Amino acid sequence: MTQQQPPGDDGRRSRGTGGFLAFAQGGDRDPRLPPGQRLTQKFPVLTAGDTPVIAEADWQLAIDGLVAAPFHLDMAGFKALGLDTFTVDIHCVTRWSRLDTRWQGIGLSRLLAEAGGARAGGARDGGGWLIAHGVGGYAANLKLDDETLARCFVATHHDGMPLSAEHGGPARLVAPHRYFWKSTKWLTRLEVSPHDLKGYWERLGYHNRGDPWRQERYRGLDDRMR
Ligand SMILES: Nc1nc2c(c(=O)[nH]1)N[C@H]1C(S)=C(S)[C@@H](COP(=O)(O)O)O[C@H]1N2
Ligand SMILES: [Mo]
Repeated sequence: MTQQQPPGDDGRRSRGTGGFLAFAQGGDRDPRLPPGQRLTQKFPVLTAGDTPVIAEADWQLAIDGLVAAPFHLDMAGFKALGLDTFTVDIHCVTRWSRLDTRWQGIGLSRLLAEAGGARAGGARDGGGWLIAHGVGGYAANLKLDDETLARCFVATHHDGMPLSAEHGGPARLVAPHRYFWKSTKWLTRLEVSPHDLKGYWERLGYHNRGDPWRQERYRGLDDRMR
């Protein structure tokens, strides 16, 4: 996969005056904005490589690995489960955040319940990982903990419209508690794994967890700051 737009910083580090300015502007800062982030009203597109254009009729999602009853869903089956609405804030590691983004889809906990729940060694032991695979080899890892179960969902719609190809349609993961690279577009497989398998950006040096509230951007930088 060739990298067209790295999700990395846009050249600014928070070492210089950023910290002081953030402090000086403290009063106007929306408390929902994590440290080092700026608000945007736009919806930037960040993709490593080409944008796959997948017809709804050709889309399938596998839910497998350490689940009691692995299964596949096509779009009709997915919609038949009933879509819920989610309003969440999203935070990209390139430092933009969007508040109150509206999506429709199905929560991860409900999807895993459809697969009979995670088996021992998976979520139940607190030892499991969710690997969200996308078309073309992209993947992202998430610890399958209570927060991941409660907050992640698979989205088919944004702002009431079917997800566009550039934003990951027909369906993507949304993991609002992590930097947005964890939210795999063109989602094809949710794998419950007993092991932590690093994904595309994690292997390239991005933080394994990616919590925006702790500014877990890069693995190396974190190590140096410890
Ligand atoms: N399959 C796939 N998913 C992906 C990416 C990608 O390149 N391929 N980029 C990630 C990154 S780095 C970000 S910031 C978000 C961007 O989503 P957007 O283009 O809808 O804003 O998708 C994430 N999911
Ligand atoms: Mo990103």
